[in-house]
Amino acid sequence: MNQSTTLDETSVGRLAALLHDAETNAREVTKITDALPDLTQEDAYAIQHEILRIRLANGERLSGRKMGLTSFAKMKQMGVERPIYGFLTDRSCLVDGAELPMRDLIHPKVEAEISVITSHELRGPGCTATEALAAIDMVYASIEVIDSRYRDFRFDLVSVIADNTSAARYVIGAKGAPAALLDLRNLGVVLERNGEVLATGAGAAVLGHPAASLAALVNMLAAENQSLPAGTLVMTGGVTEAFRVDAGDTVHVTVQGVGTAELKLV
Ligand code: OOG
Ligand code: MG
Repeated sequence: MNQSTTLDETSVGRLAALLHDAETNAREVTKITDALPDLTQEDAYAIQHEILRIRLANGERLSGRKMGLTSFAKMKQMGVERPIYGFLTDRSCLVDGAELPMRDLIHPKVEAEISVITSHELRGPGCTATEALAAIDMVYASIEVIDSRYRDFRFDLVSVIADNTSAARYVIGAKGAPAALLDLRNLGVVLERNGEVLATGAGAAVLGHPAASLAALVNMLAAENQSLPAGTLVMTGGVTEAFRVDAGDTVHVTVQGVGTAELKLV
């Protein structure tokens, strides 16, 4: 794949505005690579970073980072084969047990995720899972609501990176557990909808170990000369495939020995 940029600043701004409007108005748009098939991954991150700039300028606060497509279940579901990263802001944060109106979203899906908070700065390149693990302070059960801004939730790697990896809302469990007391690789994860089990998994589904996902994030940020500051919340990526939800659904995630997170769609 061509990794250099093909877009000028004006086009980056135009595409960022298009995707930002689609997100804030809950209106789907055509996948951007349909019109621009030569877009590179670098272009896509430039668009994503411009969306973050717009949102920060609108008064939102960066509240964390997310990894996406870190599990084989997700890669298979979406037909892509490489992890990607996006950003979280305070506007997308919901309290544990919150109600989320369907009208705010286009075609939401939910994912069960293991989230972490770091204790010290991590800097790549060459960050290992062992180094990343040593920087994990607390662990939380969490739910990510993804809502691709693209028609029919269909995209390729480049389009989904530009669309902030479909990030829409997230719920971090009210009560977490210290990483030092856990074996993150073997953590059992259960995703339920209306009391019925939708999927189960373990920490190992996330790139072999959730800390490997954290390390991958650090190394991708290093390519942009950025480090991951101490105290950053990181959603390490869906453990299972994502599931469509509808008004009336209650979604519940349990992470073994860690806690739970819940969300109601209204
Ligand atoms: C892309 C976002 C994937 C995850 O946890 O794998 C993601 C998508 O599937 O829409 O957030
Ligand atoms: Mg996710």
